[in-house]
Amino acid sequence: MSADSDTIARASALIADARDICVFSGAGMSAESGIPTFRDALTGLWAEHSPEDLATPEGWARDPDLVWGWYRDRADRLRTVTPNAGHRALADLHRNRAAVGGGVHIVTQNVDDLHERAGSTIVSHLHGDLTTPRCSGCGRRGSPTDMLTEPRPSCPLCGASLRPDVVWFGEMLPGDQWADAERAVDACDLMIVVGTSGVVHPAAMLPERAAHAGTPIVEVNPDPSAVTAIADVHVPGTAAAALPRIT
Ligand code: BV8
Ligand code: ZN
Repeated sequence: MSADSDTIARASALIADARDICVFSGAGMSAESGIPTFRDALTGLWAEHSPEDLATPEGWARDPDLVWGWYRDRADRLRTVTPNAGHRALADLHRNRAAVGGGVHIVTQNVDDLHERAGSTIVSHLHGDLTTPRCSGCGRRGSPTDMLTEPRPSCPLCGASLRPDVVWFGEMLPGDQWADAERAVDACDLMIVVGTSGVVHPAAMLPERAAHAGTPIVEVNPDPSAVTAIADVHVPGTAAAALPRIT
């Protein structure tokens, strides 16, 4: 379903009037780059496992090699994909607003680096970073090469196993990224929500925080989501097709 011209016009007008924009993105943002959304990431070898089995400390404790293999495969696949027109439209929008003293702050739930590779320079990652692991013992950051290594590597400092540097279900979000995200939401005069079902907390509270402050929200999603009810405009389109049209 594509957006009608009136919806595009209303979304475009809200974005044109905004100087400081906060973009809140989810897995749908990267779908057209070839990265499956979270729920259907479980293809092939992983079809028999639920995300909660693989993206939890309990799953890691139960079978660290299985969990490591899933993230290694995702990191390997990430190297073969590129940002899509939606990522590029958001990077262009930031450059455009920075020229007049504003900007675009991306707050993403995604663990890929496609916003950065498209040229976005202000990105907060609420759920971590797939490209580089950390030590499960001393916290030392590994390298992107470590993330592509099998079998699971150990820390050169303390000998503990490296783990994916992502936030699993039941784990706290990184405090610094969360604080930056809240500041971005409070400072913006428009929020654009792209490609999220809006069900994972506490991230899902951010659009509600914006709406509560009276900040207008434009949502880009081919389907309705938990955000749609509080969005001023819902553009029923995909990130790569709709974002270039409204920014
Ligand atoms: C915490 C990293 C507390 C790992 C991820 C019951 C009720 C409410 C909350 C809870 C509950 N039980 C437990 C909780 C808390 C839990 C939670 O929210 N669970 C959910 C499932 C109910 N949250 C947590 O555990 C968080 N931590 O709460 O800690 C705490 C307190 C004290 C002490 C200790 C702890 C941690 C959550 C983070 C989990 N990690 N990712 C990895 O990637 O492997 S979450 C992961 O799934 C993603 O990061 C993302 O956030 C989420 C998936 O959501 P979406 O991004 O929205 O993707 P989804 O597939 O759902 O939707 C895609 C959307 O895109 C769809 O709407 C679709 O229509 C659209 N779309 C598709 N194609 C396109 C498109 N849009 C545009 N263009 C397209 N082309
Ligand atoms: Zn270590």
